[in-house]
Amino acid sequence: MTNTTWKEPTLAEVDPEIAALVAKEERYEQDTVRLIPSENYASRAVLEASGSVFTNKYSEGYARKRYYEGQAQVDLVEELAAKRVAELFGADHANVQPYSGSPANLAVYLAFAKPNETVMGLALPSGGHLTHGWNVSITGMFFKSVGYNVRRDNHLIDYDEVRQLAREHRPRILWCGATAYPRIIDFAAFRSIADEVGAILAADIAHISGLVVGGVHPSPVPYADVVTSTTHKTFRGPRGGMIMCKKEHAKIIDKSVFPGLQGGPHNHTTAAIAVAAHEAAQPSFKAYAQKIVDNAKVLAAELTERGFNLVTGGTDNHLILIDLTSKNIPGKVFAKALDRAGIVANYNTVPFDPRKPFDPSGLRLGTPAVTSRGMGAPEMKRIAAWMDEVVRKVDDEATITRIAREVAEACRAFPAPGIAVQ
Ligand code: DSN
Repeated sequence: MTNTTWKEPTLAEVDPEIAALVAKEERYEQDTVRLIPSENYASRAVLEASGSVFTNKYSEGYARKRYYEGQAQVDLVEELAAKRVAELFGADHANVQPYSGSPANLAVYLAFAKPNETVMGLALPSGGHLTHGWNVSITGMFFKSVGYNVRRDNHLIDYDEVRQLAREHRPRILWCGATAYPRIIDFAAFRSIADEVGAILAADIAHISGLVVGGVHPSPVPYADVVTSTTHKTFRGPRGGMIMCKKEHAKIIDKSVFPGLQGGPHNHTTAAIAVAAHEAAQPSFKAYAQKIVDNAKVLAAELTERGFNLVTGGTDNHLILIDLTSKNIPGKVFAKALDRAGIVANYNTVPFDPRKPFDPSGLRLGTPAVTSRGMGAPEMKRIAAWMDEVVRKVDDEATITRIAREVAEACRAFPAPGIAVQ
């Protein structure tokens, strides 16, 4: 922070309980291998902006059209953030106010569909997101939702099924994008289907936005009417959301975010999104995105060699989905044993999973966070070896404790961004 002469007590003095939990979380994030594909480490610069005085401001409206005075700095921050994001993605327009990915997606519904109209998205069990019309989400309750699936034989998106369902149901909005799909998404194919049935094509790139910026996943921007994303996954920003769209949709998207869905934007988050966009515009970010994918491919190959069955047989992006059926262990049991060993992933359904979402057959992992620490192929090989040992010894606490020690020791060579080295 810029202040050098604080006259106030520190967090530790005011609230030792929370300060201790922050310190413990820092230790945890430093000493563990974090493989949850939707998580990352924000840089110190992003954290500083996110923890800045912009948290104090109310700014309903948009830059230069606010309902509050005192916006001299906030307006510049939001203009910078929106301009940087639009330039980065080559989009006509960017809105950086959505509180996160789900509100960003809701704004798309509000902009383009009326209650009970038909929408289409990848079904949750096939790797889609709740907000792409799944039945327990408001998007599946307030709209007539038709889910498409991956193919049974290879677990790839079934573009023939998408086309056939779209012709049959004529959705207002066609969603593409996923939370548990390890392969490239063919945005051109979705565009042609949307055109055929007159649908708005919405691409949710929350998981892959950093890969898109880095040029290692094709961009949906030339194809989709509207593109949504969170800002904290591969993009490495603060927890937030953003929407990019074509010029003709800018007004309706802005109106849908505010006043349609939200009140005052979280200006501290906007400032941090601007910083993240600045970081993502550096040449080093391209190398980072490439390394995420390289690491995922090495990890996938090493796991396959050890008899793990990967959904689709591997990965093209940052994410790996393991079907543990052949290992005779439920995803949850494995995820919990891994967590005790200092390797953090999440249990997940696999396509056509016979088990329930709260006790599924799969494990989902990804490489954005470990790549942010500078880990590479040798570390991916070690991680696969540790995972192999844990899967064979889930109840052997001595082995798990030994691995946790080895993991923490290995992590020390790769200081986590955003965390002061202790
Ligand atoms: N919850 C995010 C994920 O983990 O993929 C998606 O919103």
